[in-house]
Amino acid sequence: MSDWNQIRRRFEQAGQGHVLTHWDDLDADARSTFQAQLEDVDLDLIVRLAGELLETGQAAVPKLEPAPVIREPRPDEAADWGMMRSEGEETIRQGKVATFVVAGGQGTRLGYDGPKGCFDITPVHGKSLFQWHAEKIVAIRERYGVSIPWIVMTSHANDEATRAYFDQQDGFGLPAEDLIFIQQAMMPAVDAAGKLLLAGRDRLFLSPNGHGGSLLALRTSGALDQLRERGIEEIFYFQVDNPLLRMLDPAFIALHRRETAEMSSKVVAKRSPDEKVGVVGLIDGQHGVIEYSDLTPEQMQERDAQGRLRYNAGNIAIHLIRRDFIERLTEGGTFELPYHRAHKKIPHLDDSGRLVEPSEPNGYKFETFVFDALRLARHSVTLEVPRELEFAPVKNALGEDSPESSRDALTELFRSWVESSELDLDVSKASAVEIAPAVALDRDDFIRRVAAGEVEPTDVSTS
Ligand code: UD2
Repeated sequence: MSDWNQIRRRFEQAGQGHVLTHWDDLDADARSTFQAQLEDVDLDLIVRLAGELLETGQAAVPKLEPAPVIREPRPDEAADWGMMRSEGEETIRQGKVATFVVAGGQGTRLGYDGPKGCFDITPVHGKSLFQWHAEKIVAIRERYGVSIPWIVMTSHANDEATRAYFDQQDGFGLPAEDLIFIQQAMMPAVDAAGKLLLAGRDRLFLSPNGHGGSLLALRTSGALDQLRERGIEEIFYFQVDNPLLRMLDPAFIALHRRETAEMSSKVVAKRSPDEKVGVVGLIDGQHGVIEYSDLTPEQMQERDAQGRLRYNAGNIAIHLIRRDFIERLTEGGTFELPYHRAHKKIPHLDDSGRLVEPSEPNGYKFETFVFDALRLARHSVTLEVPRELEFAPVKNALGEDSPESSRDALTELFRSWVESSELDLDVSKASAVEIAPAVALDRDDFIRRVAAGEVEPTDVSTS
């Protein structure tokens, strides 16, 4: 541990000496935990970010163009797609793919008190997001007779609760060696003058450093080494909040590998110009995502000759990332993506030591975004898929992208499976329909299994 006076000097020299205002009031235990926290702070980074915050000049605006997009054919037009799927299935069968969920966020918009993955989502049985993802992974393992490592990224904010939930559920039947928890790092926040905010007399305000932190966390946790030793070549990356996700989509895997891509993305056509999804595009000529909050109002509305939105490739945060690409990026144990800042309401101690709960945004959080790594990838594929088959996230408590809209999307998907099959079951009047991943992984799988007599009407739950 470094000398206390040295730490104090470092913070004072960086113009952040105020964080020690209450030092003299702290007992020995509080001092030692606070000191450990302060030693972890990358002060050079904070000084740089605070400096950028106070800069008044206009940042250079990057040149944005639409990215080339491959559209997934509908099932009846899918001649080459069948081959693509078989190729991807072979890659899964050979044990070359791991799956990776980022679940370190705080789910503030949903207003759910706990890790978002514990939120109950399925329309009939109310299974949680984590359980639903886990059931898909278990079903794929059984289908292909292969073990599939599942990496779960948490943050300090929800790590304990997430692990306790998995323990309570016995890891959803997954073997312990295939369930790998990693924790992303945390970042301090600053006020409008670039000063670090305190959450208490003996601690800084910290929040997760964004899902971009996942790449370095894979390296520093040792997970990347484990994956290499196990022969994993591809990492299937997804967000915890989308229960409609097509887990380890074989066609996507094959397409990404055929193009020797280092990082690829799935997108959906945007629902409306102002939908809150980033857009996959070419930024200064390279694949990347421009976040919804960074699109200009003109870019949001711009249309092409066919009347489609020009920037229409909505990022659904499903990526395939080559393991050796992450190894290259994080070589030497250091790696930084650009920091984005978010203006937020941040509870903090004022100078007199009083806790303030602001009613207006008062400070800035800093996060890196995993999709900024796209710009560093040598090749990238963008696959557009139908929204109703793959994307129904749970973001807000009510309205669009809410639990209700997500459950409805699941019900509609399963209803369409039943109606396109020969199963003797009328689901037209059911208000909720649910088909477990153990029964079928997708529509074609369901139709095939019904035709083979492997699915009974009782395998479909309705209410
Ligand atoms: C994200 C994308 C947006 C669009 C949309 C699709 C960002 C910045 N924007 O918007 O472009 O693709 O999703 O659903 O991602 N997370 C962590 N650690 C963190 C922060 C977030 O693990 O430090 C996880 C979080 O648990 C969740 C996911 O990342 O699974 C998305 O986070 P979000 O809900 O804050 O992102 P959102 O909806 O603003």
